[in-house]
Amino acid sequence: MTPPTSLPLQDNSTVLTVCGELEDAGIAAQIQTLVDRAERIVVTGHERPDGDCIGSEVAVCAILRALGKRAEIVNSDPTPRKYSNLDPDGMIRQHTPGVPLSADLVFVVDSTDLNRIGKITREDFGTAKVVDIDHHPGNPMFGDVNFVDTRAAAAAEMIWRLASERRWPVPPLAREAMYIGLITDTGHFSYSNATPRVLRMAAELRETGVDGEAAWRRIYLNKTRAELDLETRARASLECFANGRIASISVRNLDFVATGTTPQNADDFSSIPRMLAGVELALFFYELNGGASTKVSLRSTRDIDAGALARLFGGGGHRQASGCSFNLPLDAAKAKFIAEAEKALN
Ligand SMILES: [Mn+2]
Repeated sequence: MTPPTSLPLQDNSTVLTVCGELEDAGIAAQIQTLVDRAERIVVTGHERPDGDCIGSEVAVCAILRALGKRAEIVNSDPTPRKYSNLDPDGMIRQHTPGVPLSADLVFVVDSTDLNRIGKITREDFGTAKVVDIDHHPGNPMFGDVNFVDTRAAAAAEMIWRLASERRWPVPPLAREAMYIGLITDTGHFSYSNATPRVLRMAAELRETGVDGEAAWRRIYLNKTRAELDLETRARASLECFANGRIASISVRNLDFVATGTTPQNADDFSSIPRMLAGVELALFFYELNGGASTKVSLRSTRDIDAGALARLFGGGGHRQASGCSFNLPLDAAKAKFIAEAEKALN
């Protein structure tokens, strides 16, 4: 095998600075072995993909292609419009239920477990080997190789660590994609997971050509009128519980219908109740499947473990950001959830 360091760097690819953990090297070498043996590689991630999911997928796929591999991304759900620039050449395709992935290696990124990859099932993988790259607590290590670090801010951070460890060439599209992963999972470098390491990674991405202001405009501005109309309804639904320590907003199926939007147009709405002074737990309830089920997205600003609270209802996530679902309409789900949330405060 040609040592990765001797690969010619084409098309403005760069080799990233190594800034991971000591134990990364061994896992990265195992992933390298699987990549070397693979002919066809599929990259996938969690359902209703967010910026870190799409960004990590595109980064992996673009790097694999730069390594000369046949690679594509297969997702259960469409790419949100604000991330469409990360797929200029159509490397992402929608999964057709029941159609096998036809790969000998599958990368699953940013996904706590195999139930989170939507309509894609384990059977669709066939005999492919699996690389699990994730930063969520509770990942059951479902891969043949598992590169999982719950201290990482984003799956994109893990991709950086893998690529830098192996001295892989990282093309401009992959650098842009990693930057999007870092900003979307850190609240544009606001949360406690925006560690000095993340900021160094972001600085290097800026130095090698990523336009930070353009990324900010694309992700945080650039909303449609329908999205702002939905946000107006969401703000008007604000309610407080537990003397203002819990704040929630609710978006019903009728709100999506009236504004011509879907839950994908509301992916940052949990930041609305979080703005309220004195709030410790911010909640965003929204109906799915025509109002038959409800999802709640949790944000903790102080000591409440949002991940533990979500796990009470079969969900999961991080201490500060998590989510869970109910097979109930919104009002019933909210009553059930708020009762437990109030207990968790005491
Ligand atoms: Mn993530």
